[in-house]
Amino acid sequence: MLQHLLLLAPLVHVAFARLFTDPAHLLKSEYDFVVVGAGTAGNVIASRLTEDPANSVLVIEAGATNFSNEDILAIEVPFTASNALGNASIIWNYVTQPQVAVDDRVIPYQRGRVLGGSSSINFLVYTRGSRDDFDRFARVTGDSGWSWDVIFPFILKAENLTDPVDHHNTTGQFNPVVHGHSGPVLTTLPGFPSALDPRILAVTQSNPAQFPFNLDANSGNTIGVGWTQTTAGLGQRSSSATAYLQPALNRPNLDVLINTQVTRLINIANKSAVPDLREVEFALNSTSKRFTVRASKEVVLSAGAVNTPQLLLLSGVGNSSSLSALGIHTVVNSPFVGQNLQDHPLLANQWLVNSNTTLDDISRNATLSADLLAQWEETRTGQFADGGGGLNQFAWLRLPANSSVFDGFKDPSAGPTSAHIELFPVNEFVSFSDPTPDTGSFITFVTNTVSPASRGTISLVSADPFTFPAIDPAFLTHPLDMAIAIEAVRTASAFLATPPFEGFIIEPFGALANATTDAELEAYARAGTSTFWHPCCTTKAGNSSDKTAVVEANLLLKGATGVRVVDASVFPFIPAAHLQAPVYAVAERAAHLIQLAWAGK
Ligand SMILES: Cc1cc2nc3c(=O)[nH]c(=O)nc-3n(C[C@H](O)[C@H](O)[C@H](O)COP(=O)(O)OP(=O)(O)OC[C@H]3O[C@@H](n4cnc5c(N)ncnc54)[C@H](O)[C@@H]3O)c2cc1C
Ligand SMILES: *[C@@H]1O[C@H](CO)[C@@H](O)[C@H](O)[C@H]1NC(C)=O
Ligand SMILES: *[C@@H]1O[C@H](CO)[C@@H](O)[C@H](O)[C@H]1NC(C)=O
Ligand SMILES: *[C@@H]1O[C@H](CO)[C@@H](O)[C@H](O)[C@H]1NC(C)=O
Ligand SMILES: *[C@@H]1O[C@H](CO)[C@@H](O)[C@H](O)[C@H]1NC(C)=O
Ligand SMILES: *[C@@H]1O[C@H](CO)[C@@H](O)[C@H](O)[C@H]1NC(C)=O
Ligand SMILES: *[C@@H]1O[C@H](CO)[C@@H](O)[C@H](O)[C@H]1NC(C)=O
Ligand SMILES: *[C@@H]1O[C@H](CO)[C@@H](O)[C@H](O)[C@H]1NC(C)=O
Ligand SMILES: *[C@@H]1O[C@H](CO)[C@@H](O)[C@H](O)[C@H]1NC(C)=O
Ligand SMILES: *[C@@H]1O[C@H](CO)[C@@H](O)[C@H](O)[C@H]1NC(C)=O
Ligand SMILES: *[C@@H]1O[C@H](CO)[C@@H](O)[C@H](O)[C@H]1NC(C)=O
Ligand SMILES: *[C@@H]1O[C@H](CO)[C@@H](O)[C@H](O)[C@H]1NC(C)=O
Ligand SMILES: CC(=O)N[C@H]1CO[C@H](CO)[C@@H](O)[C@@H]1O
Repeated sequence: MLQHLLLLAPLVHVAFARLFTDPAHLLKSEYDFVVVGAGTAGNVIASRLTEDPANSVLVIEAGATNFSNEDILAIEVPFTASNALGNASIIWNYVTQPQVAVDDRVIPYQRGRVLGGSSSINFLVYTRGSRDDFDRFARVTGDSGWSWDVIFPFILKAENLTDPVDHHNTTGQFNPVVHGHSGPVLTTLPGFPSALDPRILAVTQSNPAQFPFNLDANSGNTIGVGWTQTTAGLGQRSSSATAYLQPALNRPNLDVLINTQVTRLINIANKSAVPDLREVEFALNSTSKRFTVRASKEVVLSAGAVNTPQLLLLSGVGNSSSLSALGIHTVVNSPFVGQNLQDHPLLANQWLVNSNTTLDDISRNATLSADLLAQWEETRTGQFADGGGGLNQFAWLRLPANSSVFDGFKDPSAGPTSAHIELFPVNEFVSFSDPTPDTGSFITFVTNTVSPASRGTISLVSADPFTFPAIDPAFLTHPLDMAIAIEAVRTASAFLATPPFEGFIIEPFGALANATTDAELEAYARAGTSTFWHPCCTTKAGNSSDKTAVVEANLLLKGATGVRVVDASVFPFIPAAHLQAPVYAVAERAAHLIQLAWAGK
């Protein structure tokens, strides 16, 4: 008893949450909830649950914080977001398995490993997905709570739409009634006019049948061409760390342990009872001591679509024959853990243009970029403050139902409000493999097969939690995806062949210059496809009788008690969207489901 009191003593003096960097310093061995991963979803859960002072929550995060160190510019500056991909101290530096359908290439596959997770290192694009995406989620899980109409208030609850950095009049660039204005995540419209703006908007006038204007792709109907929105506000990135976690750090019922990796969940049930995985094991590194903590109510797995299935497999939840091959004792035979991985294939297509207002000089002229950074640091203004970063509009388009690409295949899209392809026109040279050429002005259309049919896997190569899992997104392995990827490039060319772009385009650049026939375009896609970094669906949700689902409709792990998965792993199908906003929506509703499940208990 005396020991117990001594251990608790510091609590009296500390009136706010603590940020621990050493597991040995944790003061409690049991919390109501233990959240694994302070990422996009995990911070929503931690923040919402600690709004109730009766709940105690511990969050364990493998990565670091910037709270006590110097600011990490790669995280904060909207325009240079992609710099984070090269900063090994804030990412999981994953790569894929050789991708058979794209010339056996190994593709870099970074994830955020820092407070905020991937919301701290992503490219800030804010897209919620479509009505049909969420209605399909509801249909396959048998839970109408995932439908667009029911989840919509949770989408709004997360958002605070703020003024663009240049405070221009945004009337006609979005639909105010479909936005939240009092949530934690700051969103905004592009803050820098581009020479592309009038041309792209004119295409919606000159060619409305193929390229209709859409006032707001976040209204539930994504189809058409419209203005982008990003997760930035006041000139800087808004992540789940800045939006949800940081404001909650003054709560006495929240503890956050950073720089610490969860290594597995441990079954604490008696023999022959249903497994109960409410004990969490963790360590600073592969050679250091392992610690444990228990959750009296739930463990919430929010480690992301790569690490959540990895942790379940390490805990003995998976295909029993694969687990025993690695010497892991099976706790729950759940063969679909890590299966059904989906992601969006990315292809960056560049054209040389007749323009003196592209952003290409920023990557060529160190003085210019240093000046822009200095301006950002002083006043949070200028091009570097802009979340749009040269992407002011995008297009979400469907192929006609009678398109020959669908011959012999079922349309994988969720329905008429979900796109097959996304065109992402950027006012500069964009490539994830080649540097900006020394001369020339460019436009890049990044193309995306947003409703893919391909499915890959996350699997263990070792029982060691510090060995990276094998990641196989199986890009373009389904023939339909390849056909749609080719259609996407043709559609980008068609967009630039419209009257408003007359005289602007000089010629396609690089390998695209030689790709015209289907066979050439396919070779081009094989050589150039990489990732949008949108892995999901690796512990997908489904109804109670769906044997391919790993979690129930309420996101509780099937076959065990005490574990809920809340992150991008639970989508049954990849939404036709960039995933952070769909993940925020799922996490907001999951927090509500958890509160309801434990109300009065
Ligand atoms: C480079 C990049 C660009 C992207 N661009 C966009 C974009 O522009 N727009 C968009 O909407 N989406 C984008 N995305 C995707 C989007 O950011 C993710 O889909 C989303 O953030 C995933 O959220 P999550 O909660 O599932 O996982 P994450 O946010 O990745 O959180 C998982 C957290 O768990 C931690 N963790 C993992 N394993 C452990 C462990 N064993 N122990 C302790 N902690 C652990 C991780 O370190 C991380 O902090 C991008 C992603 C990347 C990587
Ligand atoms: C990379 O991250 C570290 C913190 O882990 C930070 O100190 C450094 O400034 C970052 N580098 C850049 C270029 O942002
Ligand atoms: C459960 O989901 C599966 C897969 O979507 C479906 O085939 C089945 O009909 C559903 N069962 C019930 C009872 O809803
Ligand atoms: C913004 O523009 C719209 C129409 O273009 C106009 O009706 C409105 O008054 C303007 N708002 C402000 C604050 O100037
Ligand atoms: C929304 O964000 C802006 C900018 O940070 C802030 O001034 C405003 O108070 C926020 N609104 C609410 C309701 O929190
Ligand atoms: C396990 O069994 C012991 C002894 O029968 C019992 O006291 C304990 O409550 C059981 N634990 C659980 C988690 O059921
Ligand atoms: C692992 O953590 C221990 C502390 O438990 C530390 O002493 C050691 O240096 C760390 N090893 C590595 C490789 O980081
Ligand atoms: C489990 O894995 C084995 C070996 O990889 C495979 O043959 C089997 O089909 C899998 N079981 C299920 C149910 O998927
Ligand atoms: C940029 O181009 C426009 C029109 O094409 C031209 O009027 C202007 O002089 C050019 N500016 C510079 C700095 O070259
Ligand atoms: C680089 O940018 C600086 C600052 O804008 C400018 O003064 C300079 O002329 C630029 N250099 C070149 C080679 O364009
Ligand atoms: C598809 O249908 C449209 C009318 O809905 C028609 O104009 C077009 O020719 C058809 N295309 C093919 C390939 O059949
Ligand atoms: C295009 O093809 C021609 C003829 O085969 C070749 O000389 C040229 O290098 C190719 N260009 C690119 C950018 O691949
Ligand atoms: C991106 C991010 O998390 N930035 C934060 C770094 O830490 C400072 C100080 O706590 C915050 O103000 C930033 O928002």
